[in-house]
Amino acid sequence: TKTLRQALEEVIPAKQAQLKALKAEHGQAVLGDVKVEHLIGGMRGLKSMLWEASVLDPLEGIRFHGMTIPDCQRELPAAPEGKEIIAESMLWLLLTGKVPTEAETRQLSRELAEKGELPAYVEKLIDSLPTTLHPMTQLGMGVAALNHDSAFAAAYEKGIKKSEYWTYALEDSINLIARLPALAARIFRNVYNPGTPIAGINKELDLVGNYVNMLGYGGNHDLTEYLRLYISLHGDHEGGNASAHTAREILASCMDVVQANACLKDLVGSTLSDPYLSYAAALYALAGPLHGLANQEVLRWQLNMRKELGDNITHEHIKEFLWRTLKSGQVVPGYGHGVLRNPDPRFTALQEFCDTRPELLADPIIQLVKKTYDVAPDVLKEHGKTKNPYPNVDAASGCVLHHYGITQFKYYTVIFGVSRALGALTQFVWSRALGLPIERPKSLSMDAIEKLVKA
Ligand code: CMX
Repeated sequence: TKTLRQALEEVIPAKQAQLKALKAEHGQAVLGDVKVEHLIGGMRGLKSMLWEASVLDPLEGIRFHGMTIPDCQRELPAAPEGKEIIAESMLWLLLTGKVPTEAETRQLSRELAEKGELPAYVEKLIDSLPTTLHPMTQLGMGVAALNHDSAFAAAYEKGIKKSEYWTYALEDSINLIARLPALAARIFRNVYNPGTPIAGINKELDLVGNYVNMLGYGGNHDLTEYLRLYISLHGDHEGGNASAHTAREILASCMDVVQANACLKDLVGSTLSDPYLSYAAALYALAGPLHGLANQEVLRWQLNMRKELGDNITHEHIKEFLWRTLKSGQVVPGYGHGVLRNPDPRFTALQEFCDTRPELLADPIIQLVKKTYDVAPDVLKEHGKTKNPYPNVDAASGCVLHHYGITQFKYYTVIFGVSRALGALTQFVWSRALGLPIERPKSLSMDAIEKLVKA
């Protein structure tokens, strides 16, 4: 059975050669125009980043190395007692572009379980935080603090060849992914169940199986399966979204400092260029309400709807509530997208999870999410602003957690944060394996733009 490192070693040379050929043969090819509206419109649609693991089509949705969500559900190994995709098989696919065997998946689960304990100083740090501090703030702090043991930073400080960067990047990335469940579960315990014990890591279980145990929901097979699917599907959504882009950008910026100061050896060790710090930065981008925090916002909004409208909510009632939200100048959380122009297939996959379980279909909040979906696209079309009147993944994800008893919606984005590490850290490793340079796009002032367009 191959290890993940061996599987990566096998695919890296071909990718390096592909990049070299692209640069040599098509380096001057034009992929699109840069318009003034790109500069003032959040660079929407501008093809300006290399990202290996996934590509997002506006109509079809996400493909992971060419595989759709149903392809992944069919082909990626599940847990021994489950049916849903698990984080390990998704991580393997994202990193290597290959579907892992059952044995490779189990081996990776074991490796993650063996590396999953938090260092004592991080436990102490998290335990010292006020329980009123937002769980996402705590998660970012814990992840940043883990950089104390960064193999990448230590190796860089010693002085390593550029061709070796990726091996240390991989080591840190695996350690970080392995430790995220213990960190996230500790935050959950401290904020919502202070003083209760946290389950130990079971070496025979997958990453999410252990996460559910540590959260205190061990034995809830359906919740475990839901979280396996949720965490796999949220793993990557190409590179331009704010959290993934941050992880990459921060790395690049930090490498700038490193390279600029390469002659000053004692500065290299203090560089920020390791997976922990770049992923901590990504988490703070994820914590914005237009991005990952929409996870918590959707549920808050749906619960308010229920509180205001009672139990027998009709489509007409929901329409009125939607209009009230829009007229008060707020966005409808869980709807719209920077790239997608159709319902998000991740939303569809989570809805299908519900469709096979009568107890979920009977849940009033899940029913409300479905009813909202019946009317929201038409209301948003009539409102006429959003380019995508359809639901994104956040429209569905929280209500199922709520059903299974994770009702603390401020925590929801933390689960997203455990997941997004799979994709962001994959690109971190690939950026190093491909020797990508620092990112340094050109900015212009309005005066400079005017000068250019009037010339
Ligand atoms: N409700 C009301 N108005 C919306 C809207 C929504 N759900 N989605 C977009 N709009 C508005 C925008 O605010 C914008 O208005 P202004 O012109 O007044 O600024 C206009 O429609 C055009 O926006 P767009 O081009 O369609 O969307 P963007 O690419 O600018 O933004 C997104 C995308 C996701 C931030 C936006 O759709 C939104 O705010 N949605 C609600 C929050 C949400 O669900 N976020 C989660 C996204 C998925 C994720 O990252 O996790």
